[in-house]
Amino acid sequence: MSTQNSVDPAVLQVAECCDGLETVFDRAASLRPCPIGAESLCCKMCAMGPCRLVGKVTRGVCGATRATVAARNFARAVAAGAAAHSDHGRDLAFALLAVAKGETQGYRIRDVEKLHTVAGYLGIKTDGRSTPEIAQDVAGEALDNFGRQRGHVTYVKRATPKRQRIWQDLGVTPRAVDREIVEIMHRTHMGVDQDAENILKQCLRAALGDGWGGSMLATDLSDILFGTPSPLQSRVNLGVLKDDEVNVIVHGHEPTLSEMIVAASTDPKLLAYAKTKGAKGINLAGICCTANEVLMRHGIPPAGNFLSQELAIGTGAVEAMVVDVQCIMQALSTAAQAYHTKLITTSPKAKIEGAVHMEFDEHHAYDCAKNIVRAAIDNYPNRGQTHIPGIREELIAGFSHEYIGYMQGGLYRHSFRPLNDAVIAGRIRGLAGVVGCNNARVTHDSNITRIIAELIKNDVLTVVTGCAATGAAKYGYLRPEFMDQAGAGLKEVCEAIGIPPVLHVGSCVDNSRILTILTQVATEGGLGEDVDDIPAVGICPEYMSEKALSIAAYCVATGTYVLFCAPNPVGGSPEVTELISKGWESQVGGKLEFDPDVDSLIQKALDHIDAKRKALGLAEWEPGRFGQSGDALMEEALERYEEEAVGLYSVSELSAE
Ligand code: BF8
Repeated sequence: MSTQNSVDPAVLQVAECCDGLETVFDRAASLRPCPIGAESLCCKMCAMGPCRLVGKVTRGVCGATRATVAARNFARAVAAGAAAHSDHGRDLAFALLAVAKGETQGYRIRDVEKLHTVAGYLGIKTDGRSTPEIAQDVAGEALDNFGRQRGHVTYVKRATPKRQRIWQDLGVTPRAVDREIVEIMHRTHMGVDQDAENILKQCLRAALGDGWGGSMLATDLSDILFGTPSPLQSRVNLGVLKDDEVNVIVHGHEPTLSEMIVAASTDPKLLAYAKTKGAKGINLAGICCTANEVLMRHGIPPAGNFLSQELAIGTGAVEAMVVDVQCIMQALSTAAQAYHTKLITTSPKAKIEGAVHMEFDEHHAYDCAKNIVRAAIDNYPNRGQTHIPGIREELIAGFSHEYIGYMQGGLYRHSFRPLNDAVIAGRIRGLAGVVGCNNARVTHDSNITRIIAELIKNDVLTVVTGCAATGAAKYGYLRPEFMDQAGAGLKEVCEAIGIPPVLHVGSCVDNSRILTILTQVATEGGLGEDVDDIPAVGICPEYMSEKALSIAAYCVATGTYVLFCAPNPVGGSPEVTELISKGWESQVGGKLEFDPDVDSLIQKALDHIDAKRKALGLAEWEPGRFGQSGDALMEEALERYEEEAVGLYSVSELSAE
């Protein structure tokens, strides 16, 4: 492994110490991606194939064109991504229902105010009703959103009126979350939909069911059950592991289990038990989006992002890696066997050969979590030599959309007015969401850090989620001091509000918070009528997962320009490439483009922001225009004043005082 693989010094250090551990970086080096699949030119939808549409072959055995094949492959990826997010949302609805009925152990409704807000969105009466009664109805209505046969996903009415009309006129208003995913699977079966544009239209519909349905419900229900995030401090990277404590890593996505493990890790009886095994305590850390869930609400430190998962085991210091669903590499099992780590699977949906399966059941949630933590403690005496790198960074996280509103006016006057005014004045050039994964084909964290640094320097206020957020955090980008790297205008705004220029808004399902933020910005006034008027972009710097494609499609359908710093996965079809870019732009105002050249991608993002500013009639962004106020200038002025004041007295007078 070399510096070509990662810019994370902690990952490089651990890789050097555990030479014998085969990692994702090694496998990526020895396994070239299939060039046919990479461009969506392989069709394996029926047993007459698989057909490889390369060279002079432009049609499959059934006659399917390259455009049809590319659109089908893309659509199935969106369906898988939407299904993953939305199934997560469904499980939270079942969890809320069980909590409301008093059938669970250890949970309670932590944000009653949010329960009432969500009940309002879902049309559920709250007056004179108890919290469990409201929660039961909220959970019931949430569940209906997945499988209803008539009507639409309820949350579409949270979009701007103009956006709702666009969806209705185009016929992409999602009916029910599951239905749109099923329809993609049907339409892409052999011999059904053979019009690329029509297939791609269904992608928008299914993705909207994810963004404005499954994911948005997942975010809201998590907030109700576990609390709506507000800013808190923590640390990040492999250096958060501890040499003298039992280290438990939670990895995956669903907060139901990890919330209970947070509680179990502070259980006095378990802490005492850990001491009997020679450990000073129990140290909990996270990987991937589970890390983001417990970071946002409890300040539990992330040990790393997607590409750090095997290296965490390579430290030799992890007693248990507890996984649920999504983004968990099968190779963890081999890595765990090479060390003393217990890999514990917990979801009936996701078992891994070689792992210990300790199934999680929310009806006995706390007992399950305690059993898992106890197993980790029992494993502590088996620990051998450790290589924990002394590398960690401070961070601030916890910027829910509610808090972003609150920080712009307090409890009673919260709004998006100051943000909109700053964009209008040109202090903030525009807004960006930098989201998504790591990918072993890209130097780990390099695109994430490069893109965010450039955006900030150019006065673009940036929100981050998922592994991009963890990537940013590892290099100090989530510290308020990072505002020193920002352009003068953005820095003034950050100082005035007291925020870092990069705001961590949560896990991947919490990209739904970005939809809410953009809608609130559009509704606040001054930046057009709808999301596609706002000078904003969405960027996925190191795309890996199908979920990222679903996120991209729902952001596009909501009116955002989305750029992936990656090779075009539908590059085999110029027609499909055009349809998801200019084609979608003409239909919904947003577009999706792939550009593996990071410099060119940054330029496209800034050009788009400037074009939107121009269309709104806003002043052209000028880099040196602001910066005539701010803390640094005030400090300089005070220093000057003190020096001059000293000059008014003699030294003897001053020392006599
Ligand atoms: O859902 S960012 S690698 S962990 S897919 Fe996976 Fe990508 Fe990370 Fe979270 Ni999102």
